Amino acid sequence: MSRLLTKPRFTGARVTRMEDDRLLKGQGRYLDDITVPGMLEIAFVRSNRSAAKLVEVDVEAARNLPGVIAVLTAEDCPYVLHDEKYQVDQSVLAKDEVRFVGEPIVAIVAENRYIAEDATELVRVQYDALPPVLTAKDALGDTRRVHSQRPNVFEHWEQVTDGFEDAFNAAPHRAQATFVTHRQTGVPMETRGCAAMVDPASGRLTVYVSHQSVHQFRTDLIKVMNLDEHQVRVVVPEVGGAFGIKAMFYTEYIVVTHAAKTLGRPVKWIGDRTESLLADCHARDNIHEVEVAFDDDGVICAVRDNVIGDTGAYPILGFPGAVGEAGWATGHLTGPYKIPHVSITVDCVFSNKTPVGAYRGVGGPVGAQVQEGYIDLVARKLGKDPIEVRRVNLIQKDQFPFVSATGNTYDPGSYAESMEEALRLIGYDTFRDEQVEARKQGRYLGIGVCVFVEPSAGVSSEAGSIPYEAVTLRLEPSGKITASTGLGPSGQGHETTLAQLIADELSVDVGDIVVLHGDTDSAPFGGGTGGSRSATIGGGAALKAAREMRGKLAKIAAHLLEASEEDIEFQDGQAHVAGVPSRGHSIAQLARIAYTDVSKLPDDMQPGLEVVSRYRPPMSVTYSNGTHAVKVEVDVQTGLVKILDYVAVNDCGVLINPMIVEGQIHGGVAQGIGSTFLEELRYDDAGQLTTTSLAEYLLPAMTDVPRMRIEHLVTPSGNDGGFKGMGEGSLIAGPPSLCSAVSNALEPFGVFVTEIPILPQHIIAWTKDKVAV
Ligand code: MCN
Ligand code: SMO
Repeated sequence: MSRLLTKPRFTGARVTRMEDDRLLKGQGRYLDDITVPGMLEIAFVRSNRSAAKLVEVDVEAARNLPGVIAVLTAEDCPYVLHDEKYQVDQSVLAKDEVRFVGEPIVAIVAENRYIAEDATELVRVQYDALPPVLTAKDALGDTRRVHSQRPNVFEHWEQVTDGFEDAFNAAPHRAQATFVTHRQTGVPMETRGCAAMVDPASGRLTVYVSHQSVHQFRTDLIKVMNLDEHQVRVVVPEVGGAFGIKAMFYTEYIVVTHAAKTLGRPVKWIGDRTESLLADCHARDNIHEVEVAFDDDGVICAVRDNVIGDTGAYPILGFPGAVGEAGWATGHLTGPYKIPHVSITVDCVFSNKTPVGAYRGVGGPVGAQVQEGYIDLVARKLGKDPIEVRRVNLIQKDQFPFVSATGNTYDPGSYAESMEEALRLIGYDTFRDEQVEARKQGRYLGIGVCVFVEPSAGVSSEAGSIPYEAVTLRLEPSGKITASTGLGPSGQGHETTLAQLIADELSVDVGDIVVLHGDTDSAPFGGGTGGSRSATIGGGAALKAAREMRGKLAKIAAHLLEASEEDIEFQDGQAHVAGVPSRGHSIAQLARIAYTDVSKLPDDMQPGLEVVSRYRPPMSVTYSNGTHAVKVEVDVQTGLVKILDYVAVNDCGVLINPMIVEGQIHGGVAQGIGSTFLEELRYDDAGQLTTTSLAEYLLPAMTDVPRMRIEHLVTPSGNDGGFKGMGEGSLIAGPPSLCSAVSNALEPFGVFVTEIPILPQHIIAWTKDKVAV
């Protein structure tokens, strides 16, 4: 193998994001920017009942409205999303029965969206209402069923460690709490949408979609519609946020594609904000009944967790959300703590609400809220400092690899170290005195901590169970580089981070590289973005491709210079003979030869310089970790919580770009603040979603998000490059640390937080007419 003399210039550096130039200037091309002549638009008539039989759907008047090209019902678009595992069918347009408010019933295809919207009002749907299943209690009772042929509990599992009962019963102390995270969802700035068109010449279908994985999307689409890959091109333009909800497959995509195929005209649909809140997957919505057993020092011997996860009306194709939420939450029930025994039961149920799917962190935020919640509970029961209880339970450095009671093998991390560092940064030593002083003045300060583990780059994340990622690299005749990947960035900056890795492996400048993505015609097959896999698996593929390319260049250089390949060194974009920098060729010269002066190539080499490399990481998952620590002040008069200081210590192994990693943390913490204090998808007693605009579903604004201080620790993973994923960890750690801080602040009132979001009216109700002690 050739050698690389140039030290890595870009990996680990704060390289400015290459994509930002166009994004910040408003030059990004998103789904709704795609218009072609003759394009039609779709508006959907959606169910306004949570559970009902469809008696009649009268579309005559809508069909007759000038400008309406077609009106589609289940009869006209008879596709079904069939869940093999749970044997549930979801008709892409509701047939016979509706199961949640927002479920599409009719699609109007019209010359433009205005006409299509007008026509929706002419459709008359006659419902025969059924009693909806809306709560866990409703669902478990099973007297009313969401799917008449299936029990509401569609998934059940148990996990009990040997010796659990003995350990649990032998412990001197026990405590119990029920933790609830209400319905929330990822709210990307750009809503979901899709546009489809058939090329009249070739007959190939092109589908544009705002999604996290071009290949996963095509796989799902062709399966449902019985099409062939080579006849379908999927293009993902710029994506304005995705957060897991855009990793899912939705019925609207089939309707749009079907309309384009049957009408022979381009068709587009883009959701408005109300549709987005109604029909993008929801998340969380689960109940954890927890019991914890511990000794006098706060050492936890055993945890019991009985979970009910609400997945809404249908299992989302390939990703029934309740299973994912409960799976991650219970799979990591012990978090970073060395608790030897667990007993877990999980029931996932259907309800007449929007289907639940992936949202950043999936069950991670809930699991961490449970985990930090029971730690704080132990501290509260024993009258100990919550930090002390964390200290005695944390997995220590010399215990890695550590097999958790739930059966996960944690690769080395910096759990205890990250907590100590976060405490140092936030000034924990002096805080308790400050807190006492403040309380004397009627001010309620609190500190909260979450020590988190983030399973990342799992080879069967929800982006699909594709355990590898691929990068295609083309060294162009000019010596510049075009790379293509199947990853699906939606703001994570992969064009920059992959270029950083490739640049260093070839000793060239990042500016010489362009990274393409989002087109099945050019992107190599891969899993896409989700489960924080891109840096680790996609990055591994980029390293591998660049090394293969370097091997080809070394071979050409060795041939030209009459040296052996082992003696070729790369430095500053040059390949030369070891120790003789004057005897060499620039990469651009080698590229020119490879394409246009091919008689100079070794006999056994083909012209051109292209490689495609697939990286399948040796580790099935790698755990990043860290600690968030936050200081808050709770105003018991207004019920408002002010964040006084926020510290995040993060360990995601080797960093490709610390600035991007910090950006990920900023965004995750912002979502964590929303999740803890603002965001809730509320249903009324009839199953109507009452939070259908951003005036009711409240998102954090800039003024809600404090400046935060971030520090990095580096415990490399065993994968190539040593990277660990980190895209979800900050949303996992945000809510638990904020809950913990509010609990701590309101301890004088006997308040212990078990439910999020924490709203001002809750704080007022918890503290009103109570005397702080
Ligand atoms: N990175 C790095 N060094 C590391 C690890 C990561 O420089 N050791 C960089 C990566 O190169 C990448 C970013 O940090 O640019 C996040 O990397 P990674 O943890 O691999 O996660 P993914 O890129 O696979 O992103 C997915 C993750 C998930 S699952 C959700 S959900 C989420 C998230 O990213 N959705 C987001 N962050 C988001 N950020 C934006 N802006 N928009 C979304 O939709
Ligand atoms: S929820 Mo992220 O796409 O794994």
